[in-house]
Amino acid sequence: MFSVTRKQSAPIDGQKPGTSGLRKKVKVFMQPHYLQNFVQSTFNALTTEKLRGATLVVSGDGRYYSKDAIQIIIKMAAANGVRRIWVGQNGLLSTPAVSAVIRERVGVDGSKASGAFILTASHNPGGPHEDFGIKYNMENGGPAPEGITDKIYENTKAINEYLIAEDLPDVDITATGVTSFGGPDGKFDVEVFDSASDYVKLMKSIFDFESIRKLLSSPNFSFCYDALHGVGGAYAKPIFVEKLGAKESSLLNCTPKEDFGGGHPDPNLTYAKELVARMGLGKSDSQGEPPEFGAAADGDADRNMVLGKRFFVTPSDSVAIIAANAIESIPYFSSGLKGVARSMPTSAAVDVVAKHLNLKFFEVPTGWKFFGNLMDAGLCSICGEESFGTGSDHIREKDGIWAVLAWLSIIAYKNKENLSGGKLVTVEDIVRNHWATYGRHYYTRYDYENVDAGAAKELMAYLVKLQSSLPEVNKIVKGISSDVSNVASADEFEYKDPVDGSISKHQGIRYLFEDGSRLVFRLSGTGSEGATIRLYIEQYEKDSSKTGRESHEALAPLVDVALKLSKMQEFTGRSEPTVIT
Ligand code: VG1
Ligand code: CO
Repeated sequence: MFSVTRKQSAPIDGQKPGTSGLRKKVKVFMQPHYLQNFVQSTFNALTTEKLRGATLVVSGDGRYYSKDAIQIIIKMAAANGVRRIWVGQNGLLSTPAVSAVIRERVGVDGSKASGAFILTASHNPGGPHEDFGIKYNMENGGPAPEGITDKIYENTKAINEYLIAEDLPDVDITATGVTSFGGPDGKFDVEVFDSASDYVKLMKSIFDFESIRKLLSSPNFSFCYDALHGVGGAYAKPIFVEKLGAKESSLLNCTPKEDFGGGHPDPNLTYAKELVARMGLGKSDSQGEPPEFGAAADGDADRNMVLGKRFFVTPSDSVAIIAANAIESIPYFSSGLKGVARSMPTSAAVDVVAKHLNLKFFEVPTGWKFFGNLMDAGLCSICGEESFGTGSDHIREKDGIWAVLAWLSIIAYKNKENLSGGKLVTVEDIVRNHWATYGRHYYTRYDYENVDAGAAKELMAYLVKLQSSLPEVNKIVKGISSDVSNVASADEFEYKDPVDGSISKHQGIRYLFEDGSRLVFRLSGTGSEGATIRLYIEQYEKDSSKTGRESHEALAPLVDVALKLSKMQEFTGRSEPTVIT
């Protein structure tokens, strides 16, 4: 029988959860009591009634330190009166799979889970010198709301002890099955289960796998998926190869690795180099004809990048196109959409679709937690973020593989007549047709990573102050470029949740132009060092004869205005962003 030890501890600075949990360098997490303090603070935020007897999931993207963290959390859960811990085999579960497991999975003894610790720093690199992360998800399968994360943070500032079953042996998480222990409060079980099967089952219930299978086996079509050595690889093979008949050779980097092969598991044109080259979008030409469709995922497989042959689909367009085509292409949505939503910095492409289709529409702050309330209240079916996040109310996280299956469904539907020989309706055709109908939102994001935190704050404070005088702003803007319209309004985005009335302030500074163009500035909440400034630039073009321009050309005047108006170089000392997406 294991016993419970009360370990003395003391607060450690800086444990405030960001946009998506607590993310720090591995060596920070490995300090004595660091992880333990955060886990105990989370338990305390959940209250004993909710914790005692509960079933909790613990798993993640498999990054370095996950295995140790899982054993620590198991021992702390046992000591805190948790009844069961569920672990994906080898500690692997993608973020969307965790959400699905909380919502759908039934344990071998009929139990259901009420929450999860997800161990991931998502698209941040992994390894001994890189990042680790942890976040807590609730009963609905979604990230803890701000009410809970604020409580967790308060607890980390006051903690003086944590509970741990030090004498509980490490559990073998490499093999599926249940290990039972006896403790002071009775039985404690650890159930290790297959990482993919619940998620695969859910995907099968949403999409028409038969039509996607036909598309993937058509001589007219070719496919490629890059998991960037993240946990997406654990799902890609069972879904794309085993269920849908894709060739194994169409999977790139699909073996999950603790350090993501030394790369940056971020699915964008900068970091998904191999896929980008294969799709004919690289600097040097790829060998042979690129595939018709390519996609990549981030470390925890909640993000996605969708590419056509020599063609990039912006994430903001992707969610709009999925929303516009979901009802006819995806069985799960055949009876209609409840509504659509996007995060504030995401382009307004989906807004236009909502208007055309007469759908409810919501604009929420950055971070997936804000979509969950809308979905729980039956107000939203499909949502997305400009940061390569797309998803629906099938779970309460963004879902990279879901997005790929949604695109494959749309392509299959548009090509149902010509799979055996006619001319394929390509990804590029689908996007260009969308622009012809709805107009195009030219869009780009500039990230300035690891900027001095003080300088970043000053830049934001400057922009807040500037926006209080529109005539002044317009004078400056006109002095920079005569090619942009007037700024009609500017504000700091604030959100009142329509379901629970909670208010989130300081969610980014917006400059809204008369012609619908927007500049948005925000500070990232997911970095682990310094500050990251994000600048989002958007311009709407309704005239279908003008939707075919190169994005960087179309946006050049606005970019110029954004950089000069914000005095970006003056404040940050940077003449170039770190990454452009
Ligand atoms: C970033 C993105 C945001 C996303 C968040 C978590 O946050 O901008 O859209 O929801 O990452 O995604 P921030 O605060 O750094 O801008 V993930 O895949 O990192 O969990
Ligand atoms: Co992620």
